Amino acid sequence: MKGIDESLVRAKAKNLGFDLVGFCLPEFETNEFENRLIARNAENAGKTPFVRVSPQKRLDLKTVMPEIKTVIALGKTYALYPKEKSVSKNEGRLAAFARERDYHAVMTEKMKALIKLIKREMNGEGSFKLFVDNARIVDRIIAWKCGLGFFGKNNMLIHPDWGSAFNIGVILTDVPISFYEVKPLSPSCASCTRCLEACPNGALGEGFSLDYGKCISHLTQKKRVNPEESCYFKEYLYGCDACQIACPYNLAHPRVSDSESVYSLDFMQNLTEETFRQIFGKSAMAWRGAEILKRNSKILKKSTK
Ligand code: B12
Ligand code: SF4
Ligand code: SF4
Repeated sequence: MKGIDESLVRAKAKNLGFDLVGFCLPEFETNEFENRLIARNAENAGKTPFVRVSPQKRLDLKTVMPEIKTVIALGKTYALYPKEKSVSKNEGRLAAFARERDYHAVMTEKMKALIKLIKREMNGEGSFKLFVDNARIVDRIIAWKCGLGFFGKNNMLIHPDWGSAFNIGVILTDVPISFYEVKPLSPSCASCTRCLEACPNGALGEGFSLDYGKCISHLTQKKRVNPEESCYFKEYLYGCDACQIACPYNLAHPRVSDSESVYSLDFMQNLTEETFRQIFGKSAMAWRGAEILKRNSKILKKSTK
């Protein structure tokens, strides 16, 4: 099979609206990554939310696509900062990803379009698999290898210019793409600890540690929460961006969202499935249905914030 050059893929990806594009070979230094994944799981009773396979399997891209030759990582930024700032006692806040159009759908559409364009260049040849936050693969490790950013103390992959408010999409392909291999970026937080201080529950620690049991993003999306966990919700109805909003790297392109981020708890508690579909049917929390927002508003009503 003939190959193509990275410049062609980059140009087409940028035209489609991707802000970040990078490439890497599918071979990883699995020992280092495996140890990091194992260490994280060990801090959290052996589990990563939403992920059910072993670290070894997560890192071996050949188990996902045996014929793989090149990995393409893509980043698409979103508006991080909410229009409204303060939340009163009878209100709750949605994270950026919950109020915008579902990033899985946005990224998938664009990645499919990119694949179509690459296939055209290849006269129909080549096989492709695309992923966005929906598979065992570790999106941030792949994107890091492709040069899309460095690991921040808030766990986010941060691009030095674009910040961390971007979603990651991954395309695996058997097309040999020739590209200049970048050196993955080293941690660049230096002595900053703003995210650690901004986390409402002190869930983050030095050394990239995160206590999932205190992370609002995890708890507000979780199916069942126990009374102890419900004490950690603070002002959040779904998701949490506090550790990103605090990060100075996000101030270079501070995009403010046009959509509502603060909602009355009474309104949320009385949501019908129909109203939920009308308002949030296209968002990334649509798959959860109205019940989770009703439950979370009930928890916020009881809490003192
Ligand atoms: C499970 C999961 C969660 C869980 C756990 C998050 C976590 N920090 O692990 C919960 C529900 C809490 C969550 C929350 C959020 N998530 Co999430 N989540 C995932 C998912 C499905 C797997 C992540 C995972 O495997 N975690 C386990 C840990 C060990 O892996 P890791 O954090 O990716 O990487 C760490 C280590 O591997 C290590 N590391 C690895 N290699 C190296 C190399 C070097 C040199 C260094 C120093 C460190 C290092 O450092 C990293 C930080 O600890 C991914 C999608 C995917 N399939 O990968 C999305 C993903 C990570 N989530 C994403 C987002 C946007 C969010 C939220 C911002 C959503 C929100 N607003 O509420 C929050 C952010 C919370 C936070 N501070 O991390 C994006 C991140 C994009 C980015 N720019 O980083 C992803 C990639 C989805 C996507 N495709 O866009 N998420
Ligand atoms: S998402 Fe919220 S709760 Fe989770 S680590 Fe970041 S600031 Fe803390
Ligand atoms: S707030 Fe500071 S410590 Fe946290 S990720 Fe951003 S630069 Fe790193």
